[in-house]
Amino acid sequence: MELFTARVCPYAHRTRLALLEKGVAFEHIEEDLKNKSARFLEVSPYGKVPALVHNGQTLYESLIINEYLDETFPETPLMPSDPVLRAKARIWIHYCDAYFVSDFYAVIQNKDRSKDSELKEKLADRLRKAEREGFGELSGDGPYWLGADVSLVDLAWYPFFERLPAWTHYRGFEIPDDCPKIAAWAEAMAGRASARDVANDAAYYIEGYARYAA
Ligand SMILES: N[C@@H](CCC(=O)N[C@@H](CS)C(=O)NCC(=O)O)C(=O)O
Repeated sequence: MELFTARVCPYAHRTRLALLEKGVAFEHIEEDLKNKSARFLEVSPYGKVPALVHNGQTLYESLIINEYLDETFPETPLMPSDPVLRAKARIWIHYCDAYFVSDFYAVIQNKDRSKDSELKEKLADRLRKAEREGFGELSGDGPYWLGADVSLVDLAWYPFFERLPAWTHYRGFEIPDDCPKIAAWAEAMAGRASARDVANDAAYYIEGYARYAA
């Protein structure tokens, strides 16, 4: 199994976490996204990381790769067995990509300082909804999104929270005080062996996102 990845990329981060949680051996191929290799361009139809090559098949799109890994390596499942819970897990994974991510990047990419508060409030509201309706309904005593076991929902969201120190540094954005479950979850996730194995420190992200924030 080959994984084309880039250290900076939150989407590739999702897949690295899934492989580590599953304990699946893979060859890690770090791509320079400013100077993509011929082999990467051959296997990645959008020229984006992550891309996975397994048994001669190429797969791409982080959320789809992660579902594939969960189905292909069912020991240590990362999705609930109950179809209703599985659907709810997918709702929150979809909410991450469809709503949270664009509002997350809008905060750091915004160039008009007079719009900062409005954008940060919108992002905070995304988290409040997740706190109330996601964690509130599904997490029980936590610490993970679906309760005691880590799942693909956690892996879809966590990479953005590892990057949060850059948002705090450049825009003063933090997990809102009225989202204690999310704050505890982010800490629990950061402590997992998988997360620690591939973690970058705050300084790496602060430097990495300087261009976005400038
Ligand atoms: N929806 C994709 C997004 C992947 C993505 O945007 N990857 C970025 C890096 S974070 C990339 O490879 N960009 C290179 C390019 O667009 O040229 C996924 O979830 O895998």
